[in-house]
Amino acid sequence: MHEKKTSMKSLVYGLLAAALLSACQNGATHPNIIIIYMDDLGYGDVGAYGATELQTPNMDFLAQGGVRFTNGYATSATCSPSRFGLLTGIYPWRNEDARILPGTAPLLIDTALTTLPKMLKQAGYQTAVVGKWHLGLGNGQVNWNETIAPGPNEVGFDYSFIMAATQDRVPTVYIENGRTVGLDPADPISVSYEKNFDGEPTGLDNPELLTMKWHHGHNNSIVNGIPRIGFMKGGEAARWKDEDMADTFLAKAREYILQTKDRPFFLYYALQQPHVPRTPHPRFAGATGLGPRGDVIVEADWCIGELIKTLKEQEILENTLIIFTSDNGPVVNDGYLDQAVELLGDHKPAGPLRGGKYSLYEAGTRVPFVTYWKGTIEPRVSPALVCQLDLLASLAKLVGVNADKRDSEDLLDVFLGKHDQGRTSLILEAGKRTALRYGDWALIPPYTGPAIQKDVNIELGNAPEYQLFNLKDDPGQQENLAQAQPDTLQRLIQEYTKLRGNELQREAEPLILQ
Ligand code: NG6
Ligand code: CA
Repeated sequence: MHEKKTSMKSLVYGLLAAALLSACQNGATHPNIIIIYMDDLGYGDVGAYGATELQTPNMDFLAQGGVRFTNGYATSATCSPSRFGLLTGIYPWRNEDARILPGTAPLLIDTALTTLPKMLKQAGYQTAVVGKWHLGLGNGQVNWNETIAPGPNEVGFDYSFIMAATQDRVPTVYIENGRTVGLDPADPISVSYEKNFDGEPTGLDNPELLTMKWHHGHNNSIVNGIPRIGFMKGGEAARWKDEDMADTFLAKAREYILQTKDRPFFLYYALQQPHVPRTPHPRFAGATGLGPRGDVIVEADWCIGELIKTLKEQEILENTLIIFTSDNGPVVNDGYLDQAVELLGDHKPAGPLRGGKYSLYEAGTRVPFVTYWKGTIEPRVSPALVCQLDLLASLAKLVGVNADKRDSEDLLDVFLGKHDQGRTSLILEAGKRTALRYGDWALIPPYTGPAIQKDVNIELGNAPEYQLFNLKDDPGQQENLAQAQPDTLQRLIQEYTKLRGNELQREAEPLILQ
């Protein structure tokens, strides 16, 4: 039996070696790959992208030493759809369920689909996700006290250390390879997004217990003095400490690198900042004068610096491709009274762009986007149109795997800074509404619905008429050229319909879910 196992093992290794060899013969290389994925970091939140009111030396180090894309996009203006696009190479509007998910949502990615980590495993990579997941877990009835599956480990990650949804959603526990970390079986966890558990305090009824006040939504269960979305009971010992979250994720990411540094590895490091609730570690509280939103950006920047330091110390920086980007654009007030609005001062989270998170205007999806690979990528600022969707096909090319491309375009040479011919067109999404980016143009079809999202105070892009902007001359989308340029308008409508089909939703859905 033992012998049989060993020979099976050597057969597998032999096949793997053969696959790697043939991949190498195709010109493929196998650097380590790290995606540093921020949550709600805006185009203007990074020094290298023009921020002057806070300092991000480590993000800038990557941006200035690599390709800094000025037209780099997330697939969507909210989190779950963007992450779905990043990992599958499929436009999230093709999947009806790809919306902001509650903490109890089932896994959004079909386990039969090719994903970024699965594709890389085909090329011999070890794969891991550390940080925010927010792509659903289980099949609809998760028992948080047992093994939680399917999840990241079933869609291609060999190792996972995650929070299930968002920092503001229950359950507020870490999950490592499908098991809740630090759970005391005598104090099981129950979670509901429908109703509270008897006798449990809530943000709505017990304001006296709060250390952070809610502004809209976020008034269900209270954990660490912070009111959350959703109800949770039990699991006291397993509950995370919000202020330690950055350090915890960083430690897990570093541990993974140290353990796996001799193999090609793929690490999807999904930081939680600067999403709400913004809870900087005391080391960073007050660091920027911009309030917790600025402070957690600086905290994240420090984490990125520590990660880079680890790669340097292990002498693998030159053998590691780092991709730094964000899941959607910025929001200042996303539901808590944390002084982000009052202390914003001259800081412009969206930079020169219009809108923000939830918006079909540029700031919803155009995000900081950097590729860094010491010694291989020459520093450059690239205006090429690229999207996170394209990482699947491009990285498949890099490592020599034939992957089903779906909506993903092979832009490997653009990501490596060899030229600037990116996409010609891209469909942008915000809450199931879509728009078109085509060359220098942006086309937003008519949508009913509010022009400005209440509470978060962001222009959504809804208007009764077509909006057409020339982003080269007018990056802030101030002048609607739909009437002045009827030919261009018609050409773009045609292009949009070709990509998107005719059955378009014209009514904007309310975006803020509870
Ligand atoms: C919204 C939340 C918001 C944030 C967002 C998801 C309310 C009122 N607002 O529903 O605070 O959690 O969902 O953000 O509940 S994302 O970046 O994960 O998409
Ligand atoms: Ca987000």
